[in-house]
Amino acid sequence: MKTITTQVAIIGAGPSGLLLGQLLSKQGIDNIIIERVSGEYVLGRIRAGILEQGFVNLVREAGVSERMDAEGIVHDGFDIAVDGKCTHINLKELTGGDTVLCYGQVDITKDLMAARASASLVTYYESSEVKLNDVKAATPTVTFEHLGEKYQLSCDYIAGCDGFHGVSRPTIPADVRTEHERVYPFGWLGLMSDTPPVSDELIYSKTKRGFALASMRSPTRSRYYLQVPVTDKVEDWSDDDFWQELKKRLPADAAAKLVTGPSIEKSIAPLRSFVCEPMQYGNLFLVGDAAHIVPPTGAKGLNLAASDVATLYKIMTRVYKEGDKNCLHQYSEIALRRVWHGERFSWWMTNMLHNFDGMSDAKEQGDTQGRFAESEINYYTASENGKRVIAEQYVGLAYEELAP
Ligand code: FAS
Ligand code: PHB
Repeated sequence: MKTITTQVAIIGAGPSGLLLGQLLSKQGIDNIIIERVSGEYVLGRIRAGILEQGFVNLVREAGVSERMDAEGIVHDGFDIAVDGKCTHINLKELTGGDTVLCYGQVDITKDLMAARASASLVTYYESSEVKLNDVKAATPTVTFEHLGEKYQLSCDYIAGCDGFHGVSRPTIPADVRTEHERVYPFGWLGLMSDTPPVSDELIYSKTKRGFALASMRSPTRSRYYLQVPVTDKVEDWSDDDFWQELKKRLPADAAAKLVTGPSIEKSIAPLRSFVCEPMQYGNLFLVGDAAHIVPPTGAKGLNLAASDVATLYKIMTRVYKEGDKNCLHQYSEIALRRVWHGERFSWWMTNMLHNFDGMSDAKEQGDTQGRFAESEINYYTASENGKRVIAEQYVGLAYEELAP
């Protein structure tokens, strides 16, 4: 067994782990990342596309924003279409100047990986048998195997950035954890294509056939989603089937501009709302998808991971730079306050924009759910105050500071 030490052990080299590692290193706080798969595999996961201003600021603070600032596309707003009728949500006007940045999670992850490698910071990719031990002790350890060698990593703190299926959350005893969950009766079939987007900004489209989202990664790369039954398999959908259905769910002028082409990625993501409370236990801190999951309708998943990182980064900086450990207990409370706002907004947008017709809930309640959702989306897109409520949450609520 090879014994190694660091100050902060980070489990997972997704955006949470990499961003936290980069920020800690800027403060001279030593950290090691342990990742289950290869870097190439991490980069093969096509996920988020919209960054809140808070996330953008954090990446700039981490000193990894050059490509993001050069290639990211600032979006001043987005469209909500209901049965083909579009309402523009002017984020900039409704929030007094805030916008969002369209820049893919894969790109952010690539930039963070490159920065970590060029700073010769330590990442153990393709590690197995990862186990967190004695997380309530002053010196917890992480044991793992890498390239056939067994390791024991001693540290002061562990950041569990290992996503929904990681080992960190289950390390918190079941009788300590409270898990809140809502699983939706449909999924998102996502397709990426090297074709020009149908619009300069995003279109969230609610139709009687189901929900669709037109997004993008660049002026030449589009990202589209269709609401599909949770029982669908990606092999049930040819590219042509996808394009035909998308055309039927986009507003007519957007559908007329649709340029189709071969998919470079196609997958189905299940939709769930999930929160684990608390987000810390002893010297273990859960970050990002390890602690919470949102349906992607509000573009909050990656952005909530960023606000977790911001809070833990502030705490670790105060602990190591000022020797003040009294702030450690603040993490879970601060992180969860913003997580629940993101969870509620994502749940609300999902209920408003998706078609529940024929879903188990709708059958029991008749189509009451559908009528409530119709009234809600019609109200919120008709009134300036209603649009402001959507805009404020979409650009992202302010990050909370630590108590003194
Ligand atoms: P991640 O899951 O990204 O990273 C966790 C890392 O930990 C992974 O690299 C994993 O390999 C590693 N790991 C797991 N177990 C481990 C172990 N035992 N030991 C070591 N490492 C381990 N968000 C949006 O905002 N918009 C979207 O459109 C969107 N689409 C999504 C589609 C899918 C299919 C999924 C799953 C998520 C989507 N999300 C979206 C949310 C997504 O972007 C997450 O919020 C984001 O990946 C969170 O990043 P991390 O917390 O780093 O978790
Ligand atoms: C994306 O571009 O992948 C994306 C954008 C906004 C969302 C969800 C996904 O709400």
